[in-house]
Amino acid sequence: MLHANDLGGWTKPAPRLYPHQWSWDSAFIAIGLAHLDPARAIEELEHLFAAQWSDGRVPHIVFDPNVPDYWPGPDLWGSRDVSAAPTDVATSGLIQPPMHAIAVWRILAIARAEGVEADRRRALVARACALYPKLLAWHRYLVERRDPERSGLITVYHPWEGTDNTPRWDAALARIDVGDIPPYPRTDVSLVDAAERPSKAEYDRYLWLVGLLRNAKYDDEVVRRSHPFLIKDVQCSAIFVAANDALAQIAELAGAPNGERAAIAEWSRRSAEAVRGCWDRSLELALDFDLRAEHPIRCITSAGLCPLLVPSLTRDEARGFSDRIFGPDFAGAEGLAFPVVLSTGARSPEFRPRAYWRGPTWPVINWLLWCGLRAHGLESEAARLREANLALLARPRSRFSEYFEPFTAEPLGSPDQSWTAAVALDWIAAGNH
Ligand code: 9WN
Repeated sequence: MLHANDLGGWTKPAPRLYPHQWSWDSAFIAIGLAHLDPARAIEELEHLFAAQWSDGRVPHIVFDPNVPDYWPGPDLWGSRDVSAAPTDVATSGLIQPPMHAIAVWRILAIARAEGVEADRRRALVARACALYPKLLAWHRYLVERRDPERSGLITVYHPWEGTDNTPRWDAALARIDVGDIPPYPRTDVSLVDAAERPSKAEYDRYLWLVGLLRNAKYDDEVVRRSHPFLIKDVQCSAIFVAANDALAQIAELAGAPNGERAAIAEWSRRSAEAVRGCWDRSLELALDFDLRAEHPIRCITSAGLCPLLVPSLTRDEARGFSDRIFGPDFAGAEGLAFPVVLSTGARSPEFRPRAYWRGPTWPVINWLLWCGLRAHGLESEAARLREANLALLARPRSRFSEYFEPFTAEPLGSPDQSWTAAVALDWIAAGNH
């Protein structure tokens, strides 16, 4: 499947629904590819970082010029009119969670664990070191432009910066006055049942927000002053902690100057503390913070479990997240086909089991939580989650789909979704070593 979605040096997330390169998909894809061909795995990230903006941002989509009829395409973003954007390729102007350093470090670890011979490994290390300055610039962008307050938490500007129609964004989107939007095609709903995709009202708001960002020329200072959607994202920030720890290892390999290493350690420390501070005692999970409304977003979603990725949690805190994962809102919900983590809590008013990020289970998010359980030595809990996900994916009908209806295990969204296959490969390999 990954070979079928391979376009030569990079992989599309899905055959028809997502025909370009997506940022965080590439990182997961690279981790899967590392088990097949680590050199090809690192190439995935090299291709993505070739489209990095001069301000350090890694765009959420890098467009393939050979697919002209995709919508929303390059014209919507207007990246060619922005001086920080690359000139040789069209991209979006948004970002996605910084999974990339985690992927690079993992490619090296997989090559070591799977006995790749020494000179091929040396070549991989050299390529990882060549990526290091780009990864550093990316993390610096996140700190300086997406956290000008130095709170340790990363600000997102748009639902497309991670988990599209999650109920976490509902209240912030509801406050937005949408002006005139010219009619637009929804190619996604010609490929996937509309009930499994964001609604028209949500899409109007997505496009309105893109228009505001495009008019601001993606200038973070302008956005900070005027944009109506500014949210401190706990999932993105927790991933940033783990990504800084991976970057610290790459910096050491690359012989980076002490000043850079100290900066990375400080970013990690500050974000770890901030993510731990997002904990809500009554909901028993971590919450995002809406900067415009000036209050936390009280929603029960899998994003609130992501602090498990923070290595400095105490044993009790990690246990608390693990209990929550297997509790009645998530993998322990009543009537599930497989005990896997739901995107939105089963007992929440917003829960809808077929609607994209509002209930279905997403294998990649389960994979992230599995990593978190393992990082805290919760091996039997991790094995439980891995087995449940593999059982779901092993069903002949699963087609490595994008997401799944949790009570029936019906595959939803796109079939042949690259990152689903990639995490399945990593889970399978984890049973071998
Ligand atoms: C918009 C590619 C991407 C993922 C996102 C997921 C979805 C796109 C869409 O697909 O977003 O970027 O059209 O809905 O929400 O996480 O990276 O797989």
